[in-house]
Amino acid sequence: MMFSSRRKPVLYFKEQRRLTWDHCSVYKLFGVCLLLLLASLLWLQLSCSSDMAAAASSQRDGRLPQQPPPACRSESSPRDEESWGPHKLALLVPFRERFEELLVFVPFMHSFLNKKKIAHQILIINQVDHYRFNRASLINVGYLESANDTDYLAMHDVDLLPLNDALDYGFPADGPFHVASPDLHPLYHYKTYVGGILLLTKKHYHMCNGMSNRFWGWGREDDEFYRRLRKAGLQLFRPSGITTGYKTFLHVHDPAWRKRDQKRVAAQKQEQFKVDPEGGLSNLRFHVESRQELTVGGAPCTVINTRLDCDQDQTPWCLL
Ligand SMILES: [Mn+2]
Repeated sequence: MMFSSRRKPVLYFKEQRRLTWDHCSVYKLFGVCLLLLLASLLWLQLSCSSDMAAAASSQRDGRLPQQPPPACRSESSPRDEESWGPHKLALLVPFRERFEELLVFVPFMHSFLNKKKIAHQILIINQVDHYRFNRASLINVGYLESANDTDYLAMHDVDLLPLNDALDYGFPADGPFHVASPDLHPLYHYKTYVGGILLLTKKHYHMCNGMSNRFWGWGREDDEFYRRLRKAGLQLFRPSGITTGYKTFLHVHDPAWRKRDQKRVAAQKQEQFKVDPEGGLSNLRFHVESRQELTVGGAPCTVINTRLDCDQDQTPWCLL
């Protein structure tokens, strides 16, 4: 008895001490967590603003920023800032069934253009009819469906990502600006190539009557558009002083996909090496099935679900 009664208080005391120590550590832990949270918030804020400053200064120097785009706040600076300029870009993406590429493209381009202080609207023109893919008609639809406050457009392939921040996406006042120039595009190197990424003022696009609607399936619609540019008397501009060569873009291109869009029949070949003198915005036939405002990886875009109309007497190859 003596033994146990002498021992008990000690045990009790020990337990109590442990109890108070536990209490203490819970409060300490909470305090430390709070401090860590505050510190990380502060760090995020500081690193974001310094990243932006670094990107801006290296752009002024003409150097390539080494860092990837800052992953912080996608809605960086508000576009009311005067430094963003008076112009707004309609980024037109002709699209069908390339969901995995879209998931990368939209947040990438949103952050790329914000970094360059280019006000923009991203429009995904999604072809939902059962005809073959018609890139040119979808771009025509994008031009007509883009917001009134946009004054220039980019026809932009979804599989081509600009990796060099020095590339100009600004308002092409003097004439069309071919961002994906043959000197920089990883795949197409002929002199008259204007595909991939081309910037135009809406006024110049209208002067060309848009693009031809006769091109169903892949290819050649951009070559026909080159002739329209020439016919409209527009001078074509391309990037200069870009030192990254064929590594300027990431091209996610897999020709094994969509065999149907690569087929060419004789009649189509004949038509598609010619100029289409009348067609364009003036004879475009389409129906917008629905519009969806989406946020992809924190970046806003508008999906325009488009049903194109094919005149099968005129262009029977839309149904191959
Ligand atoms: Mn491609």
